[in-house]
Amino acid sequence: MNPLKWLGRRRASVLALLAVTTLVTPAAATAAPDAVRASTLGAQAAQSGRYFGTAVAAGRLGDGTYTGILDREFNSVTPENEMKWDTIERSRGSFNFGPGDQIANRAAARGQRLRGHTLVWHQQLPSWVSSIRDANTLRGVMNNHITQVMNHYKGKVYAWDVVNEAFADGGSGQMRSSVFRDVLGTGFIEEAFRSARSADPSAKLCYNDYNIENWSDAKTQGVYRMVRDFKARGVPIDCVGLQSHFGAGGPPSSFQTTLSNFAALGVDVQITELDIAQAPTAAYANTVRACMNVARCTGITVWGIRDSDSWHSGENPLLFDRNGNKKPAYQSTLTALGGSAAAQTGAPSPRSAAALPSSFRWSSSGALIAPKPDATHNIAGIKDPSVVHYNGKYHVFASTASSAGYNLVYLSFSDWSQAGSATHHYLDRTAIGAGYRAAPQVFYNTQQRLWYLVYQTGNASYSTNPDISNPNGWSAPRNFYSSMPDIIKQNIGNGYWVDMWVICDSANCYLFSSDDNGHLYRSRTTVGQFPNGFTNTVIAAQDSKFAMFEASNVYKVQGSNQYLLLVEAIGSDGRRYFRSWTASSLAGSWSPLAASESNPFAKSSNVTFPAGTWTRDISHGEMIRAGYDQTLTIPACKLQYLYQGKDPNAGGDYNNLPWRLGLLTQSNSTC
Ligand code: 9MR
Repeated sequence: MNPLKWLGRRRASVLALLAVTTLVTPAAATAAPDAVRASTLGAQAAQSGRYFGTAVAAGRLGDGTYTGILDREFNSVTPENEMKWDTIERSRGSFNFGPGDQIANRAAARGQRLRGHTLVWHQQLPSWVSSIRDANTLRGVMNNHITQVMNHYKGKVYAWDVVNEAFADGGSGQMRSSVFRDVLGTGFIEEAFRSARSADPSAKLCYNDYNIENWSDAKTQGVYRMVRDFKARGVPIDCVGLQSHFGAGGPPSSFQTTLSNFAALGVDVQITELDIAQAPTAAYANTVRACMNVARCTGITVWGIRDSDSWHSGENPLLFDRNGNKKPAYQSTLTALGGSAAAQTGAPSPRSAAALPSSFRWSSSGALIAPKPDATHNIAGIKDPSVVHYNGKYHVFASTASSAGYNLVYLSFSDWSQAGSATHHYLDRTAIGAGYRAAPQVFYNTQQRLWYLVYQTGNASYSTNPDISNPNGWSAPRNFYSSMPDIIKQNIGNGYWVDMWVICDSANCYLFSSDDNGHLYRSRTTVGQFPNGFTNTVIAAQDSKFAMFEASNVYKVQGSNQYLLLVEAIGSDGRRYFRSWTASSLAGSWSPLAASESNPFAKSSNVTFPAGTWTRDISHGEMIRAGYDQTLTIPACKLQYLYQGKDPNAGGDYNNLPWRLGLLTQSNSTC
């Protein structure tokens, strides 16, 4: 939290004026975070920012084995036939989105990406289209189809196969004969891509084909020339899909070269329909490795789940057998994605090593907790919540804000539906005392069998209490530091020293804090010495002022050796949001997870508000933890985040803003 003028101005320093835009960890600048090994294809692919998808047939969605594997393993889906022309517009101008919607809505509800397949293709094309001979008529029909379908799925489709299989097999390197080429000329592909861009500017637009995996093939060269020409002339194209229907020999030896050569044109590449006859383990591994080795190879889709689901089921080309068991190729695929070698072939894999996804979506409650002023507390906002679930109850500590300044409040309740009616206990009436206290953090110290409440007073302070449910049990404030550490004095500039946060591993406790000036600081002591001995203060991470502002949280992710860092930033719209990073140790380097304004951890852009949009700020808060001790362990799945938000139209004095507390629930958890 930023109390603005409350703390007074800090000494500016030369260091603070240096522009810094990258995260650094002086103590461990070269240490790469350990890879977190996930036990499913989608989760493992997400570790490198990729997706792992499958073709899905609407007709199989009633099969529990099928959907069980689908939802466990895959974070992207491609409708196998349901978005093709002969399903969607069987007769002219009459659109049937039912089967496509079934797949699209199911995927959206589970946070799976959707690849749209396909808008313009000479197959599965109704005869009313293929019999058109007039160019203007066909142009109108094609553009109308693209526009109607893309409009319908706007916001739901990540990437569209705009044109499919337009090039001829064999040695010509030219486009194949089709009604589109024959009536409209070779310019029909450009026309289709231009219509697609104007229909949905946010979807990625792909050209998709088979037999373009071998770099020296004339067909590959023909497609490459087209993409190069499109990029040179500004024709909108974002990706090339290489279908990758391979024989038992697997990918050609030049496959990675082909992927990188396309990528070098400035497009993403995706493996869009992978299957390999007899599913040899090495062939799958080689295919996946080629993609992993090309930064712009953004995802892999297999063309079906079980062998019995395949268009070539006689070749047993997929990763699961007819009974839904993992085949050996499953394991080699997971391993090539960087995943755990421990998962047993043929047996269900353990879910314990679930890792966080690389993008998040949330659904928010309405405002659940509002201030409850009394005769002596004229509170404007309730802020900066800390929460544990202990002994059947949520225990929430928060800042109270008013023009008179900041103090703390405590409330408890057994269910979120009761949060609004819980009694507010003002902690200025306890030994914690009146005066500036803000941004609490609560946890139980298992060694000392004491609850700690960490908060800011101008210094980093704490109180202890043997019983969290007794508001009067807190001790008077004590400080963690004798004074502000020098490194903070040197870097804080005009910022404020705020938002102290303690987290311990089995050996050490770390105290993180922010400065409203682009720095995250970290001090260390041993578990045995805690709460004393915090020294070695370093800059744990830094960025520009508003990109790394305040309200930092650090957590241990349950069942992995991953730590999660959240930092509140101020967006280009002036609204608060959270960025996220991970590291393999508390003193390690932080690698971006969902760390940008376009891929935020939590921002109004990735939060839905079914109960009404009551805030556009997603500001200072805390995760609902898996436990309540000093390790601050959070679940890897179905995250929940208690945050502060406010009426978007509210303005005026910062201390008098009407902050309320709401709860985010992750809506794209795949585990
Ligand atoms: O898997 C699809 C199968 O169910 C259909 O009968 C077939 C019709 O042509 O299309 C299959 O999918 C194709 C995809 O749409 C484009 N690339 C080739 C795929 C395999 O034929």
